[in-house]
Amino acid sequence: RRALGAAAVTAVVALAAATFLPTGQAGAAGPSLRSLAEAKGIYFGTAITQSDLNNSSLTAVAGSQFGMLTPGNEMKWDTTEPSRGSFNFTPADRIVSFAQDHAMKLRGHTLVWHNQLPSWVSSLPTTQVKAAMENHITTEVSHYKGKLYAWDVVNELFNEDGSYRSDAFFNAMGSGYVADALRTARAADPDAKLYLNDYNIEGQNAKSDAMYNLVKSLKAQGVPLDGVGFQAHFILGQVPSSFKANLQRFTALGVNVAITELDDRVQLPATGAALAQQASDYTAVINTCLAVPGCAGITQWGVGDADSWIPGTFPGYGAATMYDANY
Ligand code: G2I
Repeated sequence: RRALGAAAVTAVVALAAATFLPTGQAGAAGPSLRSLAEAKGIYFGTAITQSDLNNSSLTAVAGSQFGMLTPGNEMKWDTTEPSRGSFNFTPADRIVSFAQDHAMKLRGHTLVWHNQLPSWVSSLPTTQVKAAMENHITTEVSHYKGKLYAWDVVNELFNEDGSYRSDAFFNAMGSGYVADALRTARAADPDAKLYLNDYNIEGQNAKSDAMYNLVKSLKAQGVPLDGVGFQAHFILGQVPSSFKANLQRFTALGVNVAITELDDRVQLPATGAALAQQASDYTAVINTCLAVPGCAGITQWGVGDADSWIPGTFPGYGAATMYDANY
């Protein structure tokens, strides 16, 4: 991290060792994370927001080291349909153009989520929520038809105890909203991979059991579902020991898995020992994806530490990405 980024170096070494590339090439002039990942049949992605496009240091790293891009906020409902029937794709289109200019794939994030949801949706009479949800999905997915690798169709649907989050969608439609959202998305873009995405489902626990049971039931009903996204917002030293077995039980159901929002937060100021532990956490995550056939790839949430959501949400924590403030 200090010179080259301890975690980044270790991560590159893990990928390089796996591809039999000389690890001495792991510096800035060596192979990119992107090319190392692609050589192993996975992608390595990042998330950027519209304002990130003005930061040339950030875009230089994003466009060269990463092969997949997720808009951090711009495809969310509050931006794309701030009032009913009035759509705004301009911010997200800018990010899509950046990805296309750099031959990066795109993950759409996200269509149905309780957060960053404009109040007009949660204020609708319950009888109108289904039509509003279907129209939102159809309009947004159609706008990006053929351009996205995948969509996070439903985001953060479960509570920690495995019960459904009682948001506007669940309250109006019950758990059937998930299948309805997936079917609506598939109809609008048959080629985009459709994902459910959540946090704290990386290890085996009540919440990941709920996701597992839902995926099993959706597959049994023939509902279009291609993958499960594991956000992977980790705390230093706490990558769950059941991570690999958990991913494997999902792929055994016939879906892909992806690590969609990886970061690993550290108490500040980060010590050398903490950064060494972080390097081994990142290595463990990458090796887990490489070891599970059906793990499509890994996305880090933000390019560098200065771009991360962590310090704002968890005061006193940070240094969560592989790149420091100087990239
Ligand atoms: O919270 C981290 C992530 C958890 N999983 C779903 C992701 O979509 C989520 O991303 C974060 C964005 O990185 C933040 O940038 O989602 C946050 C909100 O849920 C985003 O923060 C919001 C701020 O809370 C708003 O005050 C701000 O207006 O970003 C907005 C746009 O800058």
